[in-house]
Amino acid sequence: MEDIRTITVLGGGVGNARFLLGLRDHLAAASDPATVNAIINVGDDMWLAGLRITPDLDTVMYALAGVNDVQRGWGRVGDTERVSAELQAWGVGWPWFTLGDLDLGAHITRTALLREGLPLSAIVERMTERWPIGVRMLPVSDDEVETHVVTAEGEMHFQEWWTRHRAALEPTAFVSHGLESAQPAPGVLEAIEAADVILLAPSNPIVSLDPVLSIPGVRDAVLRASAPVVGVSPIIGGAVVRGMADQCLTAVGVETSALAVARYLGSRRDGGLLDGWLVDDVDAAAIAPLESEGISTVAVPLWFRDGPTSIAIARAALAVARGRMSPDGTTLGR
Ligand code: FO1
Repeated sequence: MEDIRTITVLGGGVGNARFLLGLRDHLAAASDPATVNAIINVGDDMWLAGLRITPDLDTVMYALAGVNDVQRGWGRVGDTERVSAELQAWGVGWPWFTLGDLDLGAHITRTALLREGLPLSAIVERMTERWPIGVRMLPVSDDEVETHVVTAEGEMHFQEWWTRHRAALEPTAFVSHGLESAQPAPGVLEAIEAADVILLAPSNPIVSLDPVLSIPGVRDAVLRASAPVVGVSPIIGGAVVRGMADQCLTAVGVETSALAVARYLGSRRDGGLLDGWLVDDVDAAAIAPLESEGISTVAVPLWFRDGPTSIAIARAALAVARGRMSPDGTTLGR
């Protein structure tokens, strides 16, 4: 169908990578020429051992390149840790944060290009040319906007809270440092405005989606967009698929449920983001209330068991979007 030529996806790391793989495979299987822009969170990024680490961008790049460590969900498959052991011997970096040898190749490359003055978006474009990833990746911002977590034991970078403390320290707030002066990276607002469909990947709403939407201008661009906005629940049966979204949601007073996350993102009809929402079959009870709030909601298997499941999720998200598009491509039921 020629109605959807440009798809723009907002998201973070692991859940976003799996969703993008399913979307890319769905489009390929349907011989659909639609292009995909992936606008990716930079809030997890950090300086470590003098290198700029960009976890969500790398997770998506490696996954789309087919070189990711599927078990761990980050880093390169089959990587080794010889240099990491040396860093620990020298007391550089974090002993709880493993930088694989191949992975370090990416961090050294990125840091070298940053020192040459290239913005992150240009670096992502150049590094992703190495593989035919089939998706245009964009960091949401070229600026450093790092997510920090406030806990009773003090404030720390998200990466320390997650990788060192496994989110065991109760979070009381999440802070994006540098947000005020941050700008969307070149192409980000255009990718939102030009989209025929905007998809919110099944990413952590608090530490992955919010930091993307909070970059000045991004949320407004989505709200103004003519494209229908369809999200995929990161919560199934009241539980997170991976990661620590439950602790994050609780910290901001949101119930860990597919229904509550949809309401947190809001119905477009009532000034929020969503025209559509995908829930897992076990959360089908969320359909009626969300439909009554103006969010077209469907239940499909959301556990990313395999390729076909991911493809079916992508297909369902596009179908919900089409249900909210009038023949001239505008969104019904604003
Ligand atoms: N996560 C961990 O739990 N432990 C690690 O040692 C670790 C190292 C690491 C290195 C590079 C990278 O890109 C990601 C890494 N991650 C690690 C995952 C990272 O915390 C997550 O990808 C996101 O930032 C949270 O979703």
